[in-house]
Parts: sequence; structure tokens; C-alpha cells
Amino acid sequence: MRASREPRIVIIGAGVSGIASAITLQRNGFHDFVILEKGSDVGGVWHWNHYPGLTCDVPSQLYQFGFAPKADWSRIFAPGPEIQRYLADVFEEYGLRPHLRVNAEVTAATFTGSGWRVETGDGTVHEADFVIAATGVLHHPAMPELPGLDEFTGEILHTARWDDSVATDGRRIAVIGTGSTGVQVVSALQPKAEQITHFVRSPQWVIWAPMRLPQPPLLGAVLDRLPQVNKALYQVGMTGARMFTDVVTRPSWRRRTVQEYARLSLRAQVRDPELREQLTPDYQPLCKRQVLSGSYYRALRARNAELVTDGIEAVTPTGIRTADGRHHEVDMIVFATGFKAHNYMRPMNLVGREGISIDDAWAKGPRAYRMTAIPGFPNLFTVLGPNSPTGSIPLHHAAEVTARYITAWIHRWRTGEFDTVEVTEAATIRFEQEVAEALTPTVWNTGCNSWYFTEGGSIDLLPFDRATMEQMLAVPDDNDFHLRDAIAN
Ligand code: N01
Repeated sequence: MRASREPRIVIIGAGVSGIASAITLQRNGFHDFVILEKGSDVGGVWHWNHYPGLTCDVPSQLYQFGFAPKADWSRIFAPGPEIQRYLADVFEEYGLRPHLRVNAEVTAATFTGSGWRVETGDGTVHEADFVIAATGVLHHPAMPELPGLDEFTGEILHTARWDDSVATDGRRIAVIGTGSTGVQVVSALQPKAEQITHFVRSPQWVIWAPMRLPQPPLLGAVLDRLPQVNKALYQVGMTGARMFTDVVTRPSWRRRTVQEYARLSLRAQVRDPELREQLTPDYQPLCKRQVLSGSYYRALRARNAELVTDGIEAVTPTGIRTADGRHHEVDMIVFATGFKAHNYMRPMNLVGREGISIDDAWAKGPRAYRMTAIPGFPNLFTVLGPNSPTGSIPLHHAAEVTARYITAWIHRWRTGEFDTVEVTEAATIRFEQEVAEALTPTVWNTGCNSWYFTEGGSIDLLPFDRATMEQMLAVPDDNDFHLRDAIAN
């Protein structure tokens, strides 16, 4: 056993998972880390997304770090800019600014035999003992290649790269896509648009929820004064979230109840049989990432709104032509078409042991042992990586739990137990088999297409409950890893 030493750590990404990682390292006495962020500020998805109507559809009291609860959220479901501010405030509060490099996109990371050589777009090189890839899931916008799009003379926007200088009031707007984003942006733009046309390829179930409900100021004041009550409320929320996990992971009366509520949300708000027919999905509620809204159906019923479910044939210089031969004249096209959710850290040129690239390692789709360790890539961990619980467990919590797990490995490195730690192929295959088996009874597997599916056809989610997730990341299991000295590489 060698003397204690201090690890150099690179964290890639300053979103929820990067912030959770940095603070967890710091709280455990690790200070030699740098956070490389591609964007111009912290916040990840909440930095990049600022489209009109952006709201978090997870209750604010749950959509926060357990170690940094905010008492005074303005609404039960916080608006995007408030979440972005919260993340920036936490970042400041924990003194992370000196560790941050913005506009520092990692273009390459190469395993050296004992650690990593990480390169950013401007040619800066960081030598590290460990890399934590906290690069996010919903980061790379998906932009469909529609015939004629290049010839369109109006504005083209993707919701995930919104341009705040583009006017929307009094204009004829096409919105393509009806996930959580499309529903929010249509609801927000409709009141002041001249005309809004929502192009929907597959309708979604939209559960009614009071998305604009204010959080009572008195509650904020009480939670602020009594941190114990704040903690208790967080725990109550986590317990409630556990019931939701159960709803999606296996059939039960609870699942059926939520699904019935989804159907009722449509029936009660859309009386016109033709519109209701158009809005009725041909798959079970909850199969795709559930959409929540208190205003979408009302927006669609407005005089200046139209739902179009005929397929898009082509974009023309002045609008969109659908398969029924109609031409829809519009001034701007908004793509709410989601993300390439399975890219993770790619297109970064990530090269592991013996020259294996991440593209080769993931040729059949992204994979990682317990969401965080990849065979062939020693001393590298992902946070909210493959099979993360994006559809079931509060994300901040999942990021915190994963960050603690990684920190435990780094702690052992510090004490000199090993130079490199790499998950075994056998353990990764075993984990994949467990996941595949547990995915069978999930609602995500009941016959819809969604961004949860990888190109290879597997579902990229964690089909376990919170307790199982916490247990699997509680203590590193040596049997599942190769622990080596650098000399042996
Ligand atoms: O993206 P999506 P999103 N022609 O992938 C359609 C999170 N989020 O940005 O279903 C026509 O869900 C596609 O149609 P189809 C949340 O996890 C959270 O809305 O493939 N349409 C679909 O309707 C969410 O799930 C919040 O037939 C095309 C849509 O585009 C995730 O982000 C808020 C098309 C894409 O839906 C992604 O949501 C917002 C084409 N060629 C988002 N290509 C919170 O509140 C795609 N579509 C926390």
C-alpha cells in the first residue's frame, strides 16, 4: 500500500449531474478538480433551454438537491429560469466558480495507462487521474431532415436552442412535435400568435395538472425558518415519487388509476369528438414520458389554433405541405422534436484502454454497469449515464447517489489501493441482463415508440425502484472490477 496522494479529476459538464459530482467531491475532501463546460454558463439543460413556456413538470420541492433545499420556490412547478437561477446559486454557494471553465467543449479524452488526457476545443489539455462524464441525456437537439427545409424563407428554431430575439407575437407559427416541450411551447405561444398550427405525428396522453399553481409564500417562509420541516417535506416527496416508480415499473391498480386519469383528462377537456379522436393516442398512457399540462387542450381549442395530424410531406418557401395536399402558410417553424438522447458524451473522441473508442464500445447502443462504469474505460465514470432513471426517480437524487459511489472509488485510489479501476465485461453483461428482465413488465414496454428506445431497440432506462438503485450504488463491489497498478497496464 502506497502513501496517500491527491487525485486530479476532470468533470465534464456543469449541469445537475456535474454540480452534484463537484459538490460531492468537495464535501469528501477532494479539491483538485476542474469542471469543463461546453456552454457559456452552468445549468446544463436549464441553461440551454429557454423556450417560451419552459416549466419543470416535476414538483420543485423534489426537483432540487437533497443537500441544498430551496424553501421559496415561486410555484409548485417552477419555471425554467428559476431552476437555472437555483443551479447557479448552488454553484456559487459552494464556491465552485474557481473550478469552472466555460466555453470549454471537450473534444477528446484518451486513457494514458494510468489516467486521462482531456482536450478541449481550444487545444487546452488537462491531465487527470479520473474523468467524470456528466454530459447529460437531453443535450443534442434532434432535427428532422424534412424535404424543402432549406428553402423556407421564415425563421426556423429548435426549442433547445431558442433565439430570444425572434418575435413570436402576431405571427403564424408552426410547431412540430408533441412531447413535453411541444405541449409547453404551443400553450405559451398560442395566446399572442396570429395563428398556431401544431403538427402532431403521434398524439400524446396529456395529464391535467395545475402547472401554474403558486407555492404559498407562507410555506416558503416556514420551510426557510424550519429546515427540519423542509427536510421532512423532501422525504414525503421522495416517498410519493416512489409510488410513481411503481406505477411505471409494473402493472398494478395504481398504474391503471393514473392511466384512467390520463384518459379522463382528455375526455373532460376536449368535447369535440373529431378533435378528441385526433388527440387520442393508440398506446397506453405512461408508455412515453408522461406529458403534464393544464393549458394545452385549452390552447388547441382556441380560434387561432389548429391541430394537424396529417404527415408532413415537405416544407415550402412559405409553409408546410401535408400528405392530404394542404398547404399551411406560416412565418416561422418551431421544431419541438426532442433530442438524440443516447449520444451522451459523443461526438467527443473518447478512447479507452488499448485504443478502444466509445463509438466501438457502444456500437450496439450505450451501455454501462450500474449506469456509471464502462468496460474498457478505466478511471472514467458517468453520472446520469446509460440506463439512468430519467423516467422514474428524481434525477438530482440519482446524480447524488452516483456521485457518492464514484467518490468512494476515488477515495480508495487516494489511499493507494490501486492505480486504475475498470468494470469487468462479465459484471456489465450481468447488469444488462438484470435490466432487460426487469424492463419486461414496465409500461415503457407496452407498445409505443419514444426517446427511451435506443437505435438497437432496447429501453435506455432504469427499471428499478429507488431503494434498489441506492443499494446497487451503496458500496463498490470489488468482484465486479479489475483493480490494477499502473505498471500492469
Ligand atoms: O421531445 P420528445 P421533447 N416529424 O422526444 C416529434 C424532457 N422535458 O423535447 O412521437 C414529425 O418527447 C415526435 O413524434 P413521434 C422530458 O423528459 C422535460 O418534447 O416520434 N414529428 C414527438 O412528438 C421529455 O420527455 C420537461 O411520432 C416529429 C416530438 O417530436 C424530454 O425532455 C420539459 C419528427 C419529440 O418529443 C423530451 O421532450 C420539456 C418528424 N420528423 C422536456 N421527429 C420538464 O418539464 C420527431 N417528431 C422537466
